[in-house]
Amino acid sequence: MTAKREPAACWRCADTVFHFDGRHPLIMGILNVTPDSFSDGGEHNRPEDAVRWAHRMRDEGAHIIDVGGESTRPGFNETGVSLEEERRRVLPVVEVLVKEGFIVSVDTSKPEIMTEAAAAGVHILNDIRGFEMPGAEEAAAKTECGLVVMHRSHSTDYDDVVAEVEAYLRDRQARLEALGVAADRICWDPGFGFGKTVEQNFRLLGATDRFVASGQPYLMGLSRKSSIGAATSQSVPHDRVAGSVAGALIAVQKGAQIVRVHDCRETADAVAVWRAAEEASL
Ligand code: 9MG
Repeated sequence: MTAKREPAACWRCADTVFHFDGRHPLIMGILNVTPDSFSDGGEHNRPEDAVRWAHRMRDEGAHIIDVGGESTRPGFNETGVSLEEERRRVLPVVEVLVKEGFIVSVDTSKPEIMTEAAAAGVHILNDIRGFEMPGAEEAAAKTECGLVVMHRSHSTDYDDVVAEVEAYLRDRQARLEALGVAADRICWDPGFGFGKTVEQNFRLLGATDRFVASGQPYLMGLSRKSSIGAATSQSVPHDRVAGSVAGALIAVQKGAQIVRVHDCRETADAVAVWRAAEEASL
């Protein structure tokens, strides 16, 4: 691990700048607008249901709504969803959410969707493929959005998973910066569950403080994933809420500024208890 810096003080996401004080992590609520979402059953695939769910997550403590139109469960179909279908699923929902004053993130790897979502006013582009699809980094660079750059791999064959994930994120950041993206727009994400064994996932979680020391905003997304299921012996994603909250809180305690979750109220409550304890011991 190289170049230790102070944790990121802010994250620039279009017209919004998030300031971090180490005690108020951002909760990114997951809004899957897919018919085949792995852990919420794809309950939000009518635009009006999706918008209603976004309101509920905001009421329960979400600061950001992450809208995804492609099923991104680990091991998902690599061919993904067509451009037309993803556009049809995502854009009507993000247009309403932006109009209603939400901070909106779009989970996409397609440059066309990035450009159209940014034009519709979204604040964040979240790419599980690290802006590697042809044209994606250029499309992202032309926007003012915050960018979540996630690591994923097709193999679990690492010599040192932490060092290799860090090297990847540094490389993707350098490429984006070369295209003119300011460093304070770029958020790192180790890609918990994407091409890692259970042990490697937990090693990454344990190394959160080391990633945070890179000085980039840092996001952890482990909600209801199979490694949480493995640790808790819960085979059904809905039964992984407590394990997910515990994992998110570990990430927050180690300095992660953003957690991507299904269970906003439970996560917000856990963070509130941790903050109360921190403030009481000042
Ligand atoms: C879309 N998606 C599914 N899992 C994710 C994770 O861990 N991080 C980010 N940024 N996106 C994710």
